[in-house]
Amino acid sequence: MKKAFYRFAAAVVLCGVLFSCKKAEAGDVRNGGIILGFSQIGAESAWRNCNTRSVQEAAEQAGIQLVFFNAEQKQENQIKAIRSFIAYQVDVIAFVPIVSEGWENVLEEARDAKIPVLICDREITLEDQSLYAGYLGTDSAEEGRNAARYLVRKFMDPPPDPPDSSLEDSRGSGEVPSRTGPIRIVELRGTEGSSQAAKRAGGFKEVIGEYPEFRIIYSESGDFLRSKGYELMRAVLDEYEDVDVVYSHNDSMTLGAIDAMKERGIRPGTDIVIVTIDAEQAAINALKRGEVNCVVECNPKQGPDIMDLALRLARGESIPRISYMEEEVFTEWDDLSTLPPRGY
Ligand code: GZL
Repeated sequence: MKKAFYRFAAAVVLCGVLFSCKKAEAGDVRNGGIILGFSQIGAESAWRNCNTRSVQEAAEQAGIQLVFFNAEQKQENQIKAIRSFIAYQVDVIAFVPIVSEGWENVLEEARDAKIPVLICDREITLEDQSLYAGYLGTDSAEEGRNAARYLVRKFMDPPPDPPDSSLEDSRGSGEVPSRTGPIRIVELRGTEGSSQAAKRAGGFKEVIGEYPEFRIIYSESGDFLRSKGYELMRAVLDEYEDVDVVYSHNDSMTLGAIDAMKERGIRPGTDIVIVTIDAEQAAINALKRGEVNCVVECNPKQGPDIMDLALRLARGESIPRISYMEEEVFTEWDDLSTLPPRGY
C-alpha cells in the first residue's frame, strides 16, 4: 500500500514539474496544443493494454499533451488522479470509470473548476448527468445480446454446412453437444459494479430469456482476469456434471477457463460451447482452432476518437452525449482466413 502511494506521489510531483511551464493558452488549441488528463483503470487484460496504447499514440499524433495515470484497479487512485488534473488546470479530463458509482463529488469539483469531462469505455451512474460532457465507448448491452443471438442460432437453428469444404479449416467443430434437458449456461462476469458486467449480463438475459430451453446455472465475477477465469471454471467443473455453454464477459477469463477444461480432458468448443467478448488475437486464434465458437468484438482502439472529442471540448464545442465504436461478431461459421491481425 505504502509503495503504491509513494509511486503515485512521485507521479504527481513529476506532473508538477511538467506543468511548471505555463499552461497552454486557449489559442494553442487549434494545433492540438491542449493538455488532456487521462485516468486509466489498470492493465488487467490485453484489451486494456491496447486501449492504453491507442490513447497514448493518438495523443502524440494529435500533438496533445497527455497526463496519464494508471489507477492499478483502484477507484480511489482514479479520484486522486482527477483531483491532480484539476489542480494542474488541464484543459480536458477523460477517464475510464472502473465502476459505475461514486463519482459525484470529484466531478462536481471538475465542474467548479470549469474543466469538461469525457467518460471513456465504461459508463457511470449519476443523478446529475450534466457533470460530464459525453461518453465514448462500446455498447456492452448489444455485445451481450449478440452473444445470446449466437447461442440461439447454434442450438435452435444451426446453419447448414457451408458448400465450400475449404471453410472447414476455419470453422469450429460445428457439432451441437449432445445433451438432455435444458441448455446449461455458465456465465463468467466482469468486474462487479462495472457497467460492462451489468450490461453484458443484462443484454444477454434479454435475448436468452426468450427461450425457456436455456438456463443459466452459474454466474460469478472473474473480474476480467485470466487467473480468476481459471479458478471459477475449476470450481464449476467440480460442482456441475453437465455444462453445455460458457458465456464469458472477456477473453482473458475465457482463456483461463479453457486451461481448466483442458486439464480435465474436456474439449473446449466441442464438449462445451464457448462465447466470449473482446476479440483479442488469442481468442480469434482459439476460434480458428475450434476451441471457441463465437467471439464478440469490443473495440479498444478508442484513442483517435477520444482525442477528437477532447479537442472539440477544449474549443468549447459540444459533443454527442453517446458515441459508440464500430464492432463485429465472429463465429465458427465465418471464413476467418482474411481477418487482419487484431493488434491486441
Ligand atoms: C470493455 C472493457 C473491459 C474489457 C476487458 O469495454 O471495459 O475491460 O472487456 C477489460 O477485457 O478488462
